[in-house]
Amino acid sequence: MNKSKQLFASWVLMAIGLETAQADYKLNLMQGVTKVSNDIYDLHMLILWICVFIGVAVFGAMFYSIYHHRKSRGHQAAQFHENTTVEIIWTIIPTLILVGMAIPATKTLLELDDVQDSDMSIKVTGWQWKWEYEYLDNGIHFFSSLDEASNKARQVGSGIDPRSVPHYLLNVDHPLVIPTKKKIRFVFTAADVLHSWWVPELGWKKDAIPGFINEAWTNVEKAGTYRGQCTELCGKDHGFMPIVVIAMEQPDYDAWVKKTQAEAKKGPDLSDQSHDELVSKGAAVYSKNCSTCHLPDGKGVPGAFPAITGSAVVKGDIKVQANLIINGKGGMPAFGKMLKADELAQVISYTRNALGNSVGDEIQPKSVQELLPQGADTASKAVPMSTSEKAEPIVDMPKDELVSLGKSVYGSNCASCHQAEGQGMPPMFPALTGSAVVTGDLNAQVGLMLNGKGMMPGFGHTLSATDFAAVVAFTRNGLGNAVGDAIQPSAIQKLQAALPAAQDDDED
Ligand code: HEC
Ligand code: HEC
Ligand SMILES: [Cu+2]
Repeated sequence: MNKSKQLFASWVLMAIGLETAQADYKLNLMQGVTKVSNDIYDLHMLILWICVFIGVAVFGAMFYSIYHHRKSRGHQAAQFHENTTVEIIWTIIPTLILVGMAIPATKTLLELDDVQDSDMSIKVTGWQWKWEYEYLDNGIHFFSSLDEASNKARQVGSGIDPRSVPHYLLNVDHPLVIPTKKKIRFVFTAADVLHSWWVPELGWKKDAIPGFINEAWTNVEKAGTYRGQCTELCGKDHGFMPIVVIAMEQPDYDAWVKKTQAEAKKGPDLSDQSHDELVSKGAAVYSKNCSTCHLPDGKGVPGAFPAITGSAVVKGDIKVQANLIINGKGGMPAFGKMLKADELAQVISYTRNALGNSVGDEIQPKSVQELLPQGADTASKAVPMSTSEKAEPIVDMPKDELVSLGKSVYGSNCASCHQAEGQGMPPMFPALTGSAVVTGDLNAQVGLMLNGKGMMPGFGHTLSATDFAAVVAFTRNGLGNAVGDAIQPSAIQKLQAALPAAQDDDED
């Protein structure tokens, strides 16, 4: 066999291999599992058949004329210019066809965009390279990244055959769980670069753009697992941020919500761990969260991601390193929000005593917890605190102290919607900088924040009187506002006592 034949044979074998890997390769669009995805499919088929009909008619007439009126039969071409009747006909017929296609297309587009009257909302944030899901109605909040098995197999030289990994690159650690037969509204944004959320079976994809909100909705009929992926080139690991949606019947979904909320309530394990335990557990946290940028061996990517091996930060003060990992810096994401105190303690201890470093110290979960922005780790949103449980006496304090305390309360309770600098994400989340409400009557702002309004949650039951007063003071005297007034915790406490009892957050 000569060289080119060999090459050809290997190409054929590759093609066959590809064919078996994609066993359910299909030619047409998929019909999907929602009414909208079916409508899109029907629209596509309708337009396709109209195009087929036009194609057959036009080419049929053309080929018929070419054949039957050919020169050898002695046909003469007609010699006329400007025929008004013909011109009117060939304008009107295509116009009618286009209008006929625009009517069903517009109906489907309007349906696709109609997010009104939804039963629940989920905020989706794209990160390099994972998805963050926040259930706005019940406070459930988690990150969803590529599953361990795919992540191991995808490493260069892993020696693992990707075909042996179930749902290779289409599986995640924490899937998005939704109830069936409920209208679910999604709001999309991104924390770093452009991403795009796409699950083919739902019928649409939506861009996730930093500082901008997009909306979409779905209503899944049938329980099942639906897979997709990010479809916007979003950096080196763009190909490794899949999406998995599990649609469950309502009772199963309710059970999942209860279980997930109970887990969130438990919070991190703050008990002390031995040096070796911290370091060995940190390896897994590192491989899952850090190795994509700093590489599995800690060598980093010069120019983009610094090496962990021999890093001055890692060899320096442990608190400084912990703060960097908790709060992020430039392209380094803030992990204070993504990892629990125990995981943070493990990964910090790991970087200092592995990957070619041997500093010899460690940090305990308790010390990390103290460095975390207040409440961020214990998912305060999922654990409404009833004011009657509070034993501490309420102490009033000077305005400046309230403002500085309010900054961290704001960071963990408000910034996800109104943004860190208070610029908001109009039109969905209003800016607080220069807001008429914030620069207006103090009591009106307090009322709005106690009870909520539309998508704005009520904070009357979820913040302590002190935190509440602090965040009010911060919005009015920080974030570019300078109203100059403040309300004291004791006054908030009276207002909270007068609120109706906390409602159960469950879906009814
Ligand atoms: C999305 C990519 C990305 C991920 C994921 C990431 N980092 Fe980083 N990291 C960076 C970048 C970029 C910097 C440089 C930040 C700067 O100085 O501007 C950095 C800096 C650091 C530094 C300081 C290094 C030095 O010498 O300046 C440490 C330590 C560090 N990261 C640890 C971690 C740990 C631990 C994790 C996992 C929990 C992690 N990083 C995950 C991108 C990343
Ligand atoms: C889940 C997203 C979300 C969170 C979290 C949130 N807000 Fe809001 N907020 C909104 C929305 C949406 C509105 C607009 C409500 C409306 O007018 O219908 C709003 C309105 C406001 C307004 C009135 C602004 C204006 O000009 O109309 C203030 C003040 C405010 N929020 C303060 C806060 C504070 C302080 C916190 C944290 C304790 C917070 N919000 C947390 C979504 C949120
Ligand atoms: Cu992406």
